[in-house]
Amino acid sequence: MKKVITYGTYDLLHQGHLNLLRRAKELGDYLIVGVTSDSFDRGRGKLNVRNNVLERVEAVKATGYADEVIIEDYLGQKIDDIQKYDVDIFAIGSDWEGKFDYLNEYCKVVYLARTEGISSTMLRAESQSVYRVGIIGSGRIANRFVPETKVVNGADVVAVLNPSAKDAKMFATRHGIEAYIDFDSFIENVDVVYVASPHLTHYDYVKRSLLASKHVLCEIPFMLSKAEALELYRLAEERNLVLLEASKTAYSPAFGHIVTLIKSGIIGDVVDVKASLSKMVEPPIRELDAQQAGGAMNEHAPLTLMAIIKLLGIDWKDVDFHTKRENGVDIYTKGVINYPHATSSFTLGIGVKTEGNLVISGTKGYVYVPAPWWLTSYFEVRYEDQTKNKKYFYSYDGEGLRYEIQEFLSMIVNDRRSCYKLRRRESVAIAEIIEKYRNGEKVTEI
Ligand code: C2G
Repeated sequence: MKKVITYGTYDLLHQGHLNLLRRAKELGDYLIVGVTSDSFDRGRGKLNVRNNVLERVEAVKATGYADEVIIEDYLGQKIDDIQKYDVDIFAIGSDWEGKFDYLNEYCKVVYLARTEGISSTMLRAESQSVYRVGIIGSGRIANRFVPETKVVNGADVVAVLNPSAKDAKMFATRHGIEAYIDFDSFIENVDVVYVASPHLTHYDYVKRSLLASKHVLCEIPFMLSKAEALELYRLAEERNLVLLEASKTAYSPAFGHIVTLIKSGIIGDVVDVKASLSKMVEPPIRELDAQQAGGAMNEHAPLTLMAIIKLLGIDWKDVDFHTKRENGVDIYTKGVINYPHATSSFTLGIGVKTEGNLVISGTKGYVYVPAPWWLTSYFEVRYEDQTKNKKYFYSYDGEGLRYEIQEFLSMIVNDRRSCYKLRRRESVAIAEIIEKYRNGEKVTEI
């Protein structure tokens, strides 16, 4: 029996895929189809927002050409599969011509003519699932955002808004997009909005975008008060729109894995979470400007609070702060949040340097994430008995913004309004704690 194997993502399965599978099957008697897992695709820079792996497997099965469907989950797996399944022929579309010649050592490699004029990318465009993204604000994070959208299927940045014509123009020219200085003309030309403007303008821009019926991804600090956050989530709900806090770490694969590992009990009951984030800055800079809501708390609390709340929940009992201020902004703030059965603390610095790690302590062991923990790519689970320790490695690709962009688009495409990676109520709780600090509740100056 002649065995053939082929691999693919098979997103929005189309005629090109069908032709390929049919021809691959005709090469032998038995066809094995490897469908890429979501994490494997993520690793090779393909962030799917349409069909997940189960849907893609179902679609391949439904073609009737596959005798067996397997999941492709790691680099190098093709060599293992070919030997394991005793494969005679590896077949793949001609767009990969030459790329898989290294498999000739294990079996025959056949490149089959690709079907012209059809692709998943085209189908996404036709089904209008390419969203025109408009960016409000043109600062550091906005600049990093644009290249990140390129690796997410379905996102196309087309416009930037900045009331300063010079800044808007400069950003637009750099990224090959349109510049706007007026909100109304900007909003007409986009489908979704990414708010990356100065902190104090978030509320206004998010509200106006929602009122214009646009989905919104908003940078951190999302809102500086509980009431604002609640109001905007309600507005989004009423208008059936996605509103997502761009808390980038929350959507990263490694951080997500930390949360699920801990929730499944590998370190026992969580008793303490310590999260630190410090990034030194030099004046003149927005972070040190009291008029623009600068300060360590506004700047860095959102990510550290996200970690604490994801791990310990929103039902905290009390919170207090110890803070060092200079020229009206906190250059260092330490906070303690107590829960009925656990405690937690965060230390934030923009003018004080400290180790930026995350330590989660439990009754059986602890998780250690070295600095910079918010760009999680590596973490360790440690026990008293060191032989049980385990290290986890991840890639944190690019600037790491691709994960939140993928989540945001996936919510829109799949009609989801809530995201388990950061629930709306968790986002509201973050805003509430920031508000307490801003109101000076239980704040001690040092
Ligand atoms: N294909 C085709 N004609 C098209 C589009 C795709 O023949 N118009 C073929 C591709 O060449 C590939 C298969 O259909 O053989 C699956 O394509 P994709 O879903 O785009 O997956 P791909 O990224 O090519 O995955 O390990 C994964 C593989 O390396 C390839």
